[in-house]
Formats: sequence, structure tokens, C-alpha cells
Amino acid sequence: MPAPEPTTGPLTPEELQLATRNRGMPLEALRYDTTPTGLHYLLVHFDIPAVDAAAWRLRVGGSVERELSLSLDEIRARPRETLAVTLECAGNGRARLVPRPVSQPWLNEAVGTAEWTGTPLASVLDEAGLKPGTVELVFTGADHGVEKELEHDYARSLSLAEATRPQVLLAYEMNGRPLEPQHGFPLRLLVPGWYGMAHVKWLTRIDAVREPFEGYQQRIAYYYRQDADDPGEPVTRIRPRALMVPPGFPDFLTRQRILDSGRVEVSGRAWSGLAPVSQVEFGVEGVWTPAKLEEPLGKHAWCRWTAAWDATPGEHLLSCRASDAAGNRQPTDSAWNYQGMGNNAVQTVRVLVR
Ligand SMILES: Nc1nc2c(c(=O)[nH]1)N[C@H]1C(S)=C(S)[C@@H](COP(=O)(O)O)O[C@H]1N2
Ligand SMILES: [Mo]
Repeated sequence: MPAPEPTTGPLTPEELQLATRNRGMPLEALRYDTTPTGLHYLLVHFDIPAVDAAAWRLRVGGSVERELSLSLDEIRARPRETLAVTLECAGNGRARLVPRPVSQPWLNEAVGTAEWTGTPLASVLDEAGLKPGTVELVFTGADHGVEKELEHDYARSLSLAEATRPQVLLAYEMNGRPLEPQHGFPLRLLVPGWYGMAHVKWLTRIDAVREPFEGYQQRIAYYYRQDADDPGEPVTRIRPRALMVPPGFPDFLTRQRILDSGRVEVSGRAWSGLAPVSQVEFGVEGVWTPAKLEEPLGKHAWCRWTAAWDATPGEHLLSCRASDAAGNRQPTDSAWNYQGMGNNAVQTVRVLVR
């Protein structure tokens, strides 16, 4: 199948098929510190693979002193860490671009925060002993498919420096339970701060390599490009974003909000993989006031914010935007790119106050 070009046409059957397999987090779930597993967003490129946990092994090989083959029990017996981490799909916001890249048509909801438990990757790499000259680690999943005419196992790499950060985990639990099949059972990579594509699910292999990995999901997908031929820049860490729990109650079809007049506490969450969130602003008709920020749940997890609003009768346009300590702030307008990556333009919510 040749790749379709970005379009302004109606949603295609292929996009609808992807949208019904994957799912976003309903925005009212922003009320939970950690997202209940069944409400966490989901993105699966191919099929959820069948994995026999008893026969499954994680193999560590390539440019190492000792190849390893670890069972799930052996991994679970290693030092254990639990981290609250916010995951967001790099394609979040794609469907709001004009023209729209044809892929999973996310609006705002491709995000969630879970308590992930696993063992630090660095100690497993230590045990294997990386040979001098190793530049990257390649992480391969059990899932297999075709994208843009290239057949491959889902695989991504990380530089040695990223892979050996102490927060990078081989995770086998999500919210205190073994990983669900759709979230990577029995083992996934967790790369706090990075967009979702780096957190390889259904891990089967880790290979130390001496040349940068050129696989499809690494070298072709997940780039900020202006057109098909633009060399572009790789997508890495999560850009800042704030989202609000839409206040009031919705109209079924349009999801426009209806609300009684008076004082309302609007709340939401904000995160950035680039630096700590430094400010959230709440906007009414484009007039911004600072929101109150709470402590984040973890270094790479979202923080709660609240803002008081005196809702007056009539139609209003609410918005929120996050800034981080590295000076990044959400843009009002989407920055267009060919694959629809990293669109962190501010959320707007239309409300009718009665
Ligand atoms: N093996 C494998 N890992 C994968 C994917 C995949 O399709 N296959 N999807 C990636 C993408 S694009 C995202 S956004 C996250 C989604 O993780 P979740 O479904 O647990 O929320 O998993 C990543 N890891
Ligand atoms: Mo993603």
C-alpha cells in the first residue's frame, strides 16, 4: 500500500478502523492522579501478539560480553522500582492539523499516567557487559507487520546515555498488576520523559549495536518533517501540554459543555518531558490568568492544576496552556508537520453557561 498524502477530506474508513482499535483517555479521567488501567490511552501499530509467558524469554545480545536469556521470574526477582510516569503518543493532536496526516486520528486524549513497576535496565546491561564501541541499544517487540511497504518487527533504539538513565525500566506491572495484553505483557520498556513510541511493548530482544539503528520505527516514522523528502529531526521527549477536565455536562453528539452560572473550579493536569512544568494558565476568550499548580506525582508524571472561574451566562471559549522550566510554552496554533507529530497546540473547550 503506498502511503496516502495528508488530506483535508472526510475521515477515511482506514482512520476509523485505527480509531476503533486504539483509544484515548476520556478527558474526565484527568481527575485521577493515576489513570485506571482501563482508561489509559492505547496505541497498537499491528496486532496484540500472543505471548506464552512460560516459554517467553528476554534475550540480551549483540555487542555484549555475555548473552543473557531471562525468564519473567528471573526479571521479577531483580531489584524492583515503581515510578509514576505520564505517557503520551507523539501523534496526539494529529487530527487537528490541516491538512491532516492519515494515521491514528488523535484529538487530545492520547495520554495517561500509571504506576509502572519493573527493574532498572542499566543493571541488566551491566550484567551482559556492553563491549567498547557500543553506540545504541535496540529494543524489539513480539509484534510484526507492514508499514509503508516495509515488513518488520516493531523495534526502536536508544543511545547508550538514554538507555542507562536510572529511571529507564523493564516494566512488568502497571498500577500494581501484571501488564495487560494490550499494554505489553509480559514486559515493556519504560523511558520516562519520552513520547510513547520509545516505550517498546512485548519486549523479546535487546541488542547492543555499533552503528545507529536504521529500522522503520526509528529512521522513517517519528520525525518532524515538512514533506516526504525532508531529512527532519527525530521525535524524542514530550512537549509541554495542559488539559482540563471539561466542566459541566456534555451534549451527546457535539460534546459542547453546559454549565450553571456562578463560581466554578476548573481543574486539569499538565506535563512536559523536557523540563518540570513551571506554569499553567487558564484562558477565557483568550484572556490568560495563572492557574494554581500542585506538586507533580513524580519527576516524569503530570501535575494537577486548578483555576477559579466566575461563569457568566452566555457562550464561552475556555483554554489552558503549560510552560516548562526550559522555556517551552504551548503554542496557540498547531505547528504543522508531515507525520502529525508533537502537536501540543492549546486545548479549547466551548461551554454554554445558563
Ligand atoms: N512493540 C510495540 N511497542 C509499542 C507500540 C507498538 O505498536 N508495538 N506502540 C508504541 C506507541 S506509538 C505508543 S504511543 C505506546 C502506547 O503505549 P500504551 O498503549 O501502553 O498506552 O506504545 C509504544 N510501544
Ligand atoms: Mo504513539
